[in-house]
Amino acid sequence: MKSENTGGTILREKREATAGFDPEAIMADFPILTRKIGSNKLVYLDNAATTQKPTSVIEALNSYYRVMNANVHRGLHTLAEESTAAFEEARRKTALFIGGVKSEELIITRNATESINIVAASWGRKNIRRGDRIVLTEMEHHANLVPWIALSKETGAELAYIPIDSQGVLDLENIDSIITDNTKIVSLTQMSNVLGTINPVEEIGRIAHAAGAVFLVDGAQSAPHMPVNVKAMDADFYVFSAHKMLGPTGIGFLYGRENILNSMEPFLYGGEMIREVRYDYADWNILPWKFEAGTPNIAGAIGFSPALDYLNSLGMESIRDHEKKLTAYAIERLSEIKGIMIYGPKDIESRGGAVSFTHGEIHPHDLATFLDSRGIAIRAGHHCAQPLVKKLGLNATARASFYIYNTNSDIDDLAAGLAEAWRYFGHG
Ligand code: C6P
Repeated sequence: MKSENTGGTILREKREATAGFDPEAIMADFPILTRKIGSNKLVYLDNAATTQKPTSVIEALNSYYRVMNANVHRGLHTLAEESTAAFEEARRKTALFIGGVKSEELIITRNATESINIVAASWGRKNIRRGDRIVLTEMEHHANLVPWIALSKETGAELAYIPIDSQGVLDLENIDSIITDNTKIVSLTQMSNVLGTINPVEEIGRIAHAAGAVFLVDGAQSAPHMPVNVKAMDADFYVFSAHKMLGPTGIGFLYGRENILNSMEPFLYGGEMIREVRYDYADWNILPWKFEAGTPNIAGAIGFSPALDYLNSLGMESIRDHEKKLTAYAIERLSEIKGIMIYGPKDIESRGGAVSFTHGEIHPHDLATFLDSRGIAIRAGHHCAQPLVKKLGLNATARASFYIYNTNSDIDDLAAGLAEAWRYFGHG
């Protein structure tokens, strides 16, 4: 998993990331990217945490409150009809974006975390008992770990983990002894937020289904960065968050196979999720509203529409291509810097653009603070994947992560900052 590199030149010819993909023009659509941090230009490399928003998204949020604001699914006046139509149009567009699932199968939530909690609480409590098995992987984010740990505590079900190898890739050699006949659910991330690893979800899905298990894919890091088709991966559940793909915060999605969602009890109870209520009786609305109690994040959903338009106009294949080139360049540049250790696969085809690294003995938090003083935003810490970071023998890593508006020049700035940090912290 580790590869230490020493020495190497810092200066290098600036090469464009992807021919035909124009990050400079894209950058102009993101007002925040003109911001200065102190006297430095902002170099935003924390995209796995959240991405920046284009003007079209900011305008949509603004315009919703200026001209359309009304509650959805309730009113008969013009504003209510307009906001309901725009809200449902966002759902329809999102359903298309993940491979053309039915709108009824797409629940609007707050984020990927809430989506997994719905599955663990509603599907899990009904279907999982003592003696059953829940299969996860060693690279899961806490969002796909803690709800299952809680469910296992509650039910007595056992947890089993697909291990990672020395490259940070899932080791499927003993998969048949991990996904067993008593396995009720296999739940894993499509792309690791720490290692960048892209997992073979189609293959694991086939194995899960052959064992009679339900299959959940955490798409928080994949949906923003590559073409996604939940039908092709045969996922029973697929979750993701809008804020990691140009959209507003507070809006996320749970795709669920219709028959499974229909078999589940609601997660929250209250307004809008009912069909009929009497003083001593209530029954539930049809999908997807059965899982959408209370007033949803209307502005968030409507603001996500132009984010999807933006991604669709670039094309997810082109976005993936651009990030592959950026990631290859980042690994090449960082590998030349004395003291840098990069974690996760080096093969660009099997990884995305979240690049975790350590820099000698410099604490990742110190490194992030040092880079911030030069306008460079990265993330440092355990990235909400404590068990994984511990497995790497660490308490924290530094992580740079890329998106559509990043260029090789951002990576040159990062590399220069890291070389400077090495000297600043007394190593050279
Ligand atoms: N990872 C990161 O910096 P929410 O917070 O619900 O939008 O997303 C949760 C989540 C689930 N799965 C994966 C693989 C993730 O990476 C994340 C969020 C961010 O890595 C914030 S901790």
